[in-house]
Order: sequence, then C-alpha cells, then structure tokens
Amino acid sequence: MAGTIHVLNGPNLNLLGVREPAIYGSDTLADVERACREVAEAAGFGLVFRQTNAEHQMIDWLQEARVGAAGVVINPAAFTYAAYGVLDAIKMVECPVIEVHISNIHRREAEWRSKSIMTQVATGIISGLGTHGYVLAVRHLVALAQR
Ligand code: CA2
Repeated sequence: MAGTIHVLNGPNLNLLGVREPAIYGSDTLADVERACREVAEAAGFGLVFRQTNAEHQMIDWLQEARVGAAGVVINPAAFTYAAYGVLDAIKMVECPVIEVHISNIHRREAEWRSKSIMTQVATGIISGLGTHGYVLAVRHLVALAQR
C-alpha cells in the first residue's frame, strides 16, 4: 500500500443528505466515503474515513495522522470557527492537510461562516464544490504523494 489518507469530518456532518439539501446537496456521508475510497484505493492508497461531534476526538484523530499519513482531508464544520485545539493539532500534522467545505463559506448568508481559523494552518482549501470537493482533495493528496 502506498500510504493512508485520512478524511475527517466535524460536527453534524453525519446528517449530510438529510438536512438542508439546498445548501449541502443530497449525498450522504456514506456516499462521500465510497467516492473517496474508490479514488484512494484505485491509486493503491488506504483510506480512513471518520466523523465526530466531539472536539477531543478530532484532536486524537489528527494526532493519529500526525506522523506517517500520506495526507489529511478535513471538513472541520463548526470547529472551523473557534476550535483552537483542532487548529493546533492540524499545525502538528507532518503531511499535507486539505480543508474542505461543501458550501462556499465566502458566499453564505452569515458573514461569520467565511472566517475560518483553520485556513492559516491548512495546506490548501476547497470550498463550494459540493461533496466533489472531497474527491478532488483525495486526488490531489494522491498526486502529491506520488511525486
Ligand atoms: O460547507 C461545509 O462543508 C461546512 O463546513 C458545513 C458545516 C458549517 O458549519 C460550515 O459553515 C460549512 C456544518 C453544517 C451543519 O451541519 C449540517 C450537515 C449536513 C446537513 C445539514 C447541516
């Protein structure tokens, strides 16, 4: 196996496809996992796909990925705006970390949604491309790891 890509999802994303389809689409998190796994495994990478509503759990998973992972995709969801423990944990991760948002956080009704504190420590950000953003992020991490 070429390495493992970790896809980590924050609070309420377990409800993807169930709530607010006009903003977040109709794919469920299981659909997103399937699409990410297909891309990663076709390239010879393993995939760890997780969701949590708890900040400490997200920090533990980032620490797990800290050394040796090929890459991390994180949709921090509500952690995006105030979870400094998550920010510090991302900072310590040695591989590239891509921040993904399904919606365009700069185009939302509430201005606070555009103010991600995670972007300053992420390698890059994908926002507003729907759940396809996850697949693009996994593809990018595969390409980086294969360089
Ligand atoms: O666009 C995204 O992916 C977000 O990270 C989703 C977060 C939101 O707080 C961010 O501003 C943007 C979580 C949204 C609330 O959770 C839901 C999940 C699925 C369906 C409806 C709501």
